[in-house]
Formats: sequence, C-alpha cells, structure tokens
Amino acid sequence: MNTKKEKLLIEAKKILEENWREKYTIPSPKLYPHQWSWDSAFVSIGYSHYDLEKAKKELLSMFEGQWSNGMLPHIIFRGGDGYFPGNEYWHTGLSEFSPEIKTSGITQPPVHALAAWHVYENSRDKKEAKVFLEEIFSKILHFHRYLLTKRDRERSGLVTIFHPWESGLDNSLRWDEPLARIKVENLPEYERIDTEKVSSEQRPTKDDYDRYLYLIEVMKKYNYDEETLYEKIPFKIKDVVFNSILYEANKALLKIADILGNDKNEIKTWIQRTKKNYIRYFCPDEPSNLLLFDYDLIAGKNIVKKTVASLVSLCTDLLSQKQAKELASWMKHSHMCRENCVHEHPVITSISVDDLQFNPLNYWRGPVWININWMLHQGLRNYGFTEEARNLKKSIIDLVAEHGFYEYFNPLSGEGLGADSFSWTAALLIDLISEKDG
Ligand code: 9WN
Repeated sequence: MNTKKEKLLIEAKKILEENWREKYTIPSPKLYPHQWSWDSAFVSIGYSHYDLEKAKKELLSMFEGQWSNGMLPHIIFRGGDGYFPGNEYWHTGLSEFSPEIKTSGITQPPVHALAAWHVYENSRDKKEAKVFLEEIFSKILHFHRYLLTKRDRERSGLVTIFHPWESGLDNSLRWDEPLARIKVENLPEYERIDTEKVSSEQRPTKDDYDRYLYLIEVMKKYNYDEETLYEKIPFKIKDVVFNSILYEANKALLKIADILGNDKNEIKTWIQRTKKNYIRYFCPDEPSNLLLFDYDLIAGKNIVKKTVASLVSLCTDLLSQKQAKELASWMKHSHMCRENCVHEHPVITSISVDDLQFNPLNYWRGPVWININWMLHQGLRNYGFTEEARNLKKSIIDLVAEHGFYEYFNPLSGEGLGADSFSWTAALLIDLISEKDG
C-alpha cells in the first residue's frame, strides 16, 4: 500500500473513532447526532476490516430499534435534540409495534445482510463469526419478511416505499412529480435545524420539507398501519435502488442461511419473485429503452428521470450483458469530467451534468456521493468492466484524498459539501483501500 493510502486509512479510522458512541456510530457530529440505519450498515462494512467487535456491535445495536412487526426504523434517537424531526415529532407510540427505545417510524435501504456477510468474510475465526451470524440472522430475516409482505402487497418481490427518506436519496429528482401531486393540508408549524448548520442551497427546499413532514402526519393519522397506509398514503413507489439492494441482501442472507444450516425456502421465494418482476416493473420497454426507472404505484407508471438510480441496478446480477454495457457507457455521460474537471477519471454524479436540472451543490440533485459510487464500483466489477471499475475506484480515493471526508461533493470543483467527518465516506474508503487489489 502506498503512503497516500496509508495516510487516508489513518484519517478514516480517526473519523470513525471520533464518531463512535459505545456501540454505534453517528453519521457526523455536525448534522446527524443519532444512529441511522443504512449508515450503520455501511459503517459496519468499514469496521469489518480492522475491528470486528465494533462491526458486530454496530449492526446489533441498530436492531435494538427493530419494531415487533420486523420494521427496522431509519433512525434510533440516541443523541439529544440536535436534529429535526427528532423523537418527539414521530409519536411512534401510536403503533402497537413500536419498541420502548426511541425511533422514527419509517425505514431505509436494507444494506445490513451485506454488512453481516462482510463481517463473516473478514473474520479469521469463522466459528466466532458464526456465533454472530446466529444472533443477527433472525433479525434480518424478520426485517426482510416485513418488507416483502407489509410493503409488497402485490407480491412482486419489489418493496414499496412510503416516504422519500426511505429511499436514502431524499430529494432526488425522481420524487419531484410524486411529491408535487401531494396537497399539503393543516401542517403544524415547524422549525428546521439543518439549514442553520449547512447552507440552505445544499439542502432540500421548504416545499420538500413540507411534504416530508406531511407524509409523516399521514402516517401518524393512521397509526403507522401499513395496510391502511397502502390505501391512504399519497406516496407509493417501487424504488430501483432500494430493491436492487434488497435483492443483493437476500442473496447474502441465503449464503448466511446456508452456513447456519437454516431453512432457505422463504428467502429463495423472495429472490425468485424479484427476478421475475425486476425488469417487468423497472424497464418495461426493454429492449428499446435499457435504463431502469422507479415505478410509481399511484400514477401507475414509471418515473422517467435519468439519474444515478438507474445505474445502481448494475450492482445486481439481474441485467443482461447488453444492458449492463449500456449502463456502463451511460455513466460516461453523467460524469464530472468536463472543462472544469478536477480529476483525470470520472466519479459519478447524482444526475447528469448535462441535465437542465443539474445543481452542483444541492444534496441528491447533482453532487457526488461516496456510497453510490462504491455500489457502482462493485457493479462494474461484477459485469467484468474491470478497467472502468479500477478507474472509478481511483477517482473515489483521489476525490476524498484531495477534498476530505465530506457527506457529498461538488462535481465541478470537487469541493466537499454538507456534513464533514462523514462516517460512511470514511468506512467505504476503508473498504475500497482494504480490498485485496487495494
Ligand atoms: C434524513 C444520515 C442520513 C442518510 C440519508 C441522507 C440524509 C437525513 C436528512 O442523512 O438524510 O434521513 O436529515 O437529510 O439523505 O441517506 O442516511 O447520514
């Protein structure tokens, strides 16, 4: 390993050390003082390379927030009142399934089985790792069962999200149309904290927040009951990114079940369902169109917006080689390598720099995110685009080395945006650098 990478590793570990709180890691001290679900899973992947105990604690502590119906909330409120909407906003006690511990009432992409698998793979002592898998398996299974029953009434093998925050890509252009349809009524007054900490041009708008909070009001009104919400909630989307992750997570869970000698039939059924419907829902015009688009259940059609979400499907094995090739080449149109480019190789932006709505500063509407690029790197590799994968990896590492461990980055200047000392940026850099070809 060269000195640049060694230095980065030290810095990344220092950030995780500083953000560690006894058994979990906050995403960043500046904006996010609690435990977030998919952040925890990414962070655990980072720890799995050098501190297995922390990797296990991180995942297990996240499942302390699991609801008795299996739902894994997107936040466990553990860190005081520096975040809005905090615990008091959610009234999760309205649901008979919420736990004692304080949580939000919505979920996030299920990266956890992938993280558990990393823990196993990176453990030298497989016997000890198996003990951990025994402990976590039923919790993850319960979570996936919740997703594939309560959130998939269609039995399509594709989960329906009820809130943009459930996607993890909160203000993606993909949600503009479905959100615009929502009529916000009787929304109680509220005060945001995020825009006091980070410039508002880097965060979602007030209109977005009105809708985010209104959706929570609807959930509260119906006591977070999924059956009623399936009828009443005005935001119901089968999300490409969420479902790509779930499919891969189910494959990881299957491998875990195999190691433990547990029954695999239920997981196999889920995987088969997803296989059957993934292209049908997300790419119905294939082969004339090869990009994948989310499916809006209320509008009864795909959300045709060209964003990085379409590319994340590369991290599944559900594409034909022709389709994978098309997606890989589409990346070249969305990269940051223009007149102002700061790197020789592209890192992938959240929407194409050529898109009229491209905004280099605003959250998921232009900037570069490390978790997404990390997934794309895996995807390129899986489909045999070895050189492209190597270039992307180098670009991700260069970007962070030059500009710091930020939450997201301006694709034109490389400048770090949002929160600094961001945990998943650190953790996924550790994963990339620690890989065998690292
Ligand atoms: C809402 C913590 C989270 C990430 C999300 C990211 C951002 C929260 C916010 O931060 O969302 O959950 O307040 O903006 O969009 O992916 O998990 O890092």
